[in-house]
Amino acid sequence: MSGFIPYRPPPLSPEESLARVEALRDELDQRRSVRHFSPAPVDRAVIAGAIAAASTAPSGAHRQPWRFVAIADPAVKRRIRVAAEAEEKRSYESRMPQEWKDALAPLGTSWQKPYLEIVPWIVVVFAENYQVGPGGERRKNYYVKESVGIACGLFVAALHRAGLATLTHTPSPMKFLGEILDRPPGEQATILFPIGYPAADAEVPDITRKPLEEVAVWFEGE
Ligand code: IYR
Repeated sequence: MSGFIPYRPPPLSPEESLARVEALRDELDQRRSVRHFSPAPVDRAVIAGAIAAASTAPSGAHRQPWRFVAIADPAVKRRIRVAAEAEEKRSYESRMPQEWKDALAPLGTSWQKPYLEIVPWIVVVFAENYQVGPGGERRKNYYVKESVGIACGLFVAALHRAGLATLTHTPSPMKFLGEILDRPPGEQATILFPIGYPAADAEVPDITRKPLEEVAVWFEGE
């Protein structure tokens, strides 16, 4: 990576800008986190396209400190489900304070994660905190959480655009994922995405999004 090249995206009229951003907003507003999946297959190429889209995210020092581990192998999905449920059972039964469980109650979550074996694909996103060189020396990355968070956001949007459903699942602690998926020591699992089509009878919680007035603050001068 060296030097600079011209960047001249064609300008859009204000009307076209507004129409496009509103269309994107409406499309993204249709997305819901799903916990009831169909076992219907999804082409590897669609998963690959979503990973490539996610990997366009900006990143600290352009290190692109993410790894997307895509799993279709039923034996690996089974190991992930067994390990995730073991951790989640301990969390729900003894690690999570009541206040947290109360906050989750409207979402209908539990320690049981059958969807981890039902979905055609699981993608686990790892954050690369550092690389280990040939002599064992560490080269650290920058703003890793922010970079990986942005990449995960683009991944969710890409999957939605492809007509697929997913969930940002965070089994905790997640160390077992690095072990099962054989990742190097500098990588840390951050989010697990079960991916597929929603089940024919899928339901989602009846919740709404905050209105713009609650999430946007403006300083516009005179
Ligand atoms: N990791 C647990 C609990 C959980 C926590 C939050 I915050 C959620 O928004 C949803 C679930 C689980 O995956 O069930």
